[in-house]
Amino acid sequence: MDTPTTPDVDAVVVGAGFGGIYMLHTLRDRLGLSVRAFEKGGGVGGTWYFNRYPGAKSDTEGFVYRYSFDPDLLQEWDWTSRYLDQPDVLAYLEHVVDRFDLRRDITLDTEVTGAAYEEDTGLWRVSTSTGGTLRCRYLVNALGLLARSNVPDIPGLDTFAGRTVHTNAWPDDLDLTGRRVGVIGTGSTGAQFIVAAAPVAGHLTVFQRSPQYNVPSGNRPVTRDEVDRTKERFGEIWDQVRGSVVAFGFEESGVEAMSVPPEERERVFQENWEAGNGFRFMFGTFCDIATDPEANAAAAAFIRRKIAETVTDPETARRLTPTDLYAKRPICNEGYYETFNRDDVELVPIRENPIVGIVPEGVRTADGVLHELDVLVLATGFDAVDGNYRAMDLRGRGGRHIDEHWTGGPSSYLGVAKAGFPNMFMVLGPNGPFTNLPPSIEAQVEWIGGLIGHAERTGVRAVEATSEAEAGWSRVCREIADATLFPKADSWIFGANIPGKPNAVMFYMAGHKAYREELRAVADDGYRGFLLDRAGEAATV
Ligand code: FAD
Ligand code: NA7
Repeated sequence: MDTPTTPDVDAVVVGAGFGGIYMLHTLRDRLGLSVRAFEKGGGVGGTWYFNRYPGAKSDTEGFVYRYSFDPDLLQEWDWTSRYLDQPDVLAYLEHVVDRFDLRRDITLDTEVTGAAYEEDTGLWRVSTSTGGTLRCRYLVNALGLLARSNVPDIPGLDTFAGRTVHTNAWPDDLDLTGRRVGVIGTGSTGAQFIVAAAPVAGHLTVFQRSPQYNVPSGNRPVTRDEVDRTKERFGEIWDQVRGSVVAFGFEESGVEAMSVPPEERERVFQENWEAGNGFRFMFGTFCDIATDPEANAAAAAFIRRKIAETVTDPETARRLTPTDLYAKRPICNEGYYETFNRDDVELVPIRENPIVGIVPEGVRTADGVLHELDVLVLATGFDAVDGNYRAMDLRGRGGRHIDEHWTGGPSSYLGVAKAGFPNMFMVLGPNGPFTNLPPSIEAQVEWIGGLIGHAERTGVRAVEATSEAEAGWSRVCREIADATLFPKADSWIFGANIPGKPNAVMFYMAGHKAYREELRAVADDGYRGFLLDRAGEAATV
């Protein structure tokens, strides 16, 4: 049978989170393309559909954890607390989908299992878990960078007689009231869960491998009046966000920590501790906490002192106190350290006292203790950034699988395109910005839309990043990352959380403003670094 040369749709979008939703709207309603979006979940929302664990919420403030592309949308959606609880973000994304009538073009409960570029037709052949195949000219992957669960390989995990749940697949019918709950993991998710679950559970056992630096979030209800006043200022707020580094809606500091006397440093740390928010504590206090070891040590020492002041049992305080750099994605929440003063919360430091196995009754540790549990929660994070790409049978030119391209770790050009994968784009692909994500998602979606629009108007058949451009972008990302302290801490940001995963730079760490400028410069330069194939023959512009 001949390969069809006409596409079924112009574009396929994979994923219906923040990224996929806006990509669908952009391609369909702004460019007039026919689009089909696939989502493996039973609803839209991505992160906010799956992560329904107690305590799940944004750690970006609500007024900037949203889209900014439509002024009316900005005005019509309210918020009632400083950070957004998971149901509120989910309701918001569902509202966006309905408001722009996107649902009719999204197929739910359908995983894209494979996508292959056909060089003879210039089309992508997309296969789904429901057995369907369709061809499209453009493939946009919005698969999520924190969306593929990391399930640890612990002996006996499948023998546990109670409920085992990962926070990224939280079931609706699980009630923790009065239950003996164990949680493995104390990252951002684990910390949120611990604070929310402790008052509900009968007993909570926290299995902690690495202690983390937590700062208060300062979460609180937001009044009607505050919402109204914020809405009046949205113009300037979003200008500030787009011109900032981390895009969290606060001014980053321009002051070096060691340039001020110790009392002033203490005052600034205290002021920001009281103001709340992890990114604010790292980037709003001083400009060099994430880059200068001495500044970093000062911030870390401040948090350690807070732990000592807060946690009443000295041994528990010792276990909770990190000794490494303060250089993972900053965490914030309300009352994390206080939670460990509860009689019904127990901290088990599993680096000192490892888990030896899981048995039907619970978790056994090296000291011989069996921690009996009804529910075991895996707050063990994600195979971040490239996890969902590798999970797909994704093949570019020459039938080469994405894994063959990414042997040393994932790479891209500008976080949105990949050499060898013509007409394929990524939202939050590897080496995209490390920021509050909705603004960066918007920047990428609009830029991808701009490039596809350009191709459509000028008769370009295939758009493809060059290997040189991709290598250059990887170098830039490496240089920027190496100028920070982040590579010196083991975390998902560099793939260190997954056994066997190559340690690689996976983010562009120069900030949102710089990233937008890069995107604009590349477009203004005739899409520098892309091959734009007009007549079946690639030509660099
Ligand atoms: P996602 O929301 O992850 O959506 C990707 C979608 O693609 C998923 O629904 C997935 O099912 C689908 N998908 C993947 N592969 C396939 C396939 N092969 N076929 C079909 N569908 C597929 N970021 C912030 O900036 N601030 C925060 O405060 C913040 N809080 C967070 C809290 C939690 C608990 C988590 C887990 C993440 C948080 N994040 C936060 C990151 C968050 O993921 C992003 O802000 C944003 O939601 C990402 O949107 P996305 O559309 O890129 O990805
Ligand atoms: P993280 O930040 O990767 O945290 C995962 C936690 O689980 C962390 O404490 C890990 O310890 C722990 N972990 C992972 N694997 C194991 C095994 N095998 N045994 C014991 N403990 C383990 O994921 P989160 O979901 O908390 O946060 C990710 C992002 O999502 C976050 O930044 C937000 O943006 C939302 P470790 O520190 O590796 O020693």
